[in-house]
Amino acid sequence: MELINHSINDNIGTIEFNNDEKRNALTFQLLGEMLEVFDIFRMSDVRVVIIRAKPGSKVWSAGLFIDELPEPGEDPLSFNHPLERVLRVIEEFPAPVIAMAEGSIWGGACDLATTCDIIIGTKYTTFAITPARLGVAYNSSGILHVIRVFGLHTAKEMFFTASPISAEKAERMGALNHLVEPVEIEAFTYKLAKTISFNSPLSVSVAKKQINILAKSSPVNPMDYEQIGELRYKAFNSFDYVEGKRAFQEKRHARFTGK
Ligand code: LCV
Repeated sequence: MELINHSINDNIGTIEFNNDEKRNALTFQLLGEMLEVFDIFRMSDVRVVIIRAKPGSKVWSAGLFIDELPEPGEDPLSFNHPLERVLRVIEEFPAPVIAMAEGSIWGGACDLATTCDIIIGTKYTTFAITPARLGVAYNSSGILHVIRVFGLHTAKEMFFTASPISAEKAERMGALNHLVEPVEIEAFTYKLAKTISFNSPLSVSVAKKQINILAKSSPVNPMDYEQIGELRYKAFNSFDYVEGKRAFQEKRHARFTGK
């Protein structure tokens, strides 16, 4: 594996991003490697998983690899996109997954972090939800993750501004379980993982499943759901979507027209 490192020690599985050069952006390859590692962890007696960047990284992950965003007309966050598959694997994984989130977190990586069961950060941890910068419309499961973790009004502000929110605010909103000193984050996270790993894995996995099912239990009527699908199609088939990707690649501000 090239873009992540993995290890298992004392029933704790670690996934470490290994592509600082591209700010740990979630390329198809990196996401594919994550899926492989979760398969390995599932076959071992892994009782907690930690997803981290290299020590001292300024960026935990820069989100989806923008060069790999599909052409207009194709859903950039479709059900079978490798990121969506990783998110479902994390949700279904029968043990807690902790994001040891040192550094800034962007776009799809926010979805990754908020899908984890616990997030630990430092004062350098920030969260930015970026689809409005790229002309992308988020999918409903991603929106739900953000609402659940940050609350309704903060979620709206994050989607509308695409600006990073601070670790202090994230902690206040309950998105960060713990805000710790940068020099302590590793010891703190592994100590927490150790505490979990000594508990009954069966009880912990049932609690995770129950909490996830109960937290999702608000029905959406099918007509509303179809409307969401139509609105999203309009966005990912737009000129704004083409312009968002082009502007990032040309390292300039996007000129959006709303068309
Ligand atoms: C491709 C990258 C990326 C990257 N893709 O370093 O949620 S949605 O809807 O928005 C979804 C579709 C999504 O997740 O989209 C991605 C959202 N992410 C972002 O908007 C963040 C984009 N990245 C940045 O703004 C900066 O890279 C940050 C602020 C993270 C770090 O800035 P820094 O000055 O430390 P550089 O920008 O110089 O990045 C280093 C290299 O990584 C590439 C970037 O193009 C550059 O490549 P070159 O060295 O070839 O110039 N890179 C970074 N993020 N998401 N490529």
